[in-house]
Amino acid sequence: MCQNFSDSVSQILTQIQNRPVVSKNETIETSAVRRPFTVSVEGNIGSGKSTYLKHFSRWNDRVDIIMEPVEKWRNLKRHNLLQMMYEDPKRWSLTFQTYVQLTMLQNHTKNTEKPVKLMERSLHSAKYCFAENLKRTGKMPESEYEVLSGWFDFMLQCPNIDLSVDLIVYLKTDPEVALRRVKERSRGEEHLINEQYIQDLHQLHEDWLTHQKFPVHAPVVVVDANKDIQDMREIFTVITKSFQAHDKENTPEGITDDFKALKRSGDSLESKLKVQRQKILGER
Ligand code: TTP
Repeated sequence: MCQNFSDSVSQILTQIQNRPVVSKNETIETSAVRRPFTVSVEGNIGSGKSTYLKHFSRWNDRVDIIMEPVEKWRNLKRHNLLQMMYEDPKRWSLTFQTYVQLTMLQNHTKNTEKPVKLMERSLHSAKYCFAENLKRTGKMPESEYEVLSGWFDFMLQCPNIDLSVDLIVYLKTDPEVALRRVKERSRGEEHLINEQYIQDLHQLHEDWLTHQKFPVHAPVVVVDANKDIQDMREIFTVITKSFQAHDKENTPEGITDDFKALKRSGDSLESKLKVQRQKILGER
């Protein structure tokens, strides 16, 4: 299992570079090889999933970036299901999670001609983390949880529905960091979120992606997402440049300058980059 940001990015970039684009005359369904390389980005509320996905927008001709449909959850024909769920979970959590499940299914099954599909969350995290937490905390009755589970299991087993994921990027944060970010962004509906809720969700992400207490269908890359977002941006920029230079078989001079510049910005950043640099230069 890889343990850092640069590994997760370079795995995705490799796929962006190597994966063939689907030609106009063939459908994605006709060939497993042609199925887009599908990545789901997971992690607690406030772990930085949206920011991570946005980094890939410069390749949007080759990557289908599917952000989480939060706006749909906030406005289903003017009904704000997200708010209803937070204000009265016992009444509305089944309604909300059913709609989350539907919109996630739409994302999983969305056709694309692009070789890589990058999704924020998945059907799996909605079920194993959120629905599970609602049931455990008594906000969703067992009977309702079983209805949701029945749909979930059916979709997973249905031979006509392709829910496969090839890589899971797990943005792992300390619960305190996630909570601070949630408070800082102050998304209206989330003012009722407290420390215990974030702690419980953290534990469920750990149970699923670290301890595998729920099924994990793809390799997991764990990223330390406690870092300041600016560090992440810098690392991302350098990896990208390195990758592009490597691909074009340029001399590494330009890259070396980038690394030197970054070296000045701190040892921890440098050590992360060194791993990536060795890989890139070693392959030349
Ligand atoms: P997240 O899916 O965690 O998205 P985010 O915007 O917090 O991600 P990040 O900060 O990492 O970019 O949650 C969005 C909101 O929807 C949040 O209030 C939790 C809620 N939610 C549920 O209640 N149930 C679910 O099944 C899912 C997926 C989200």
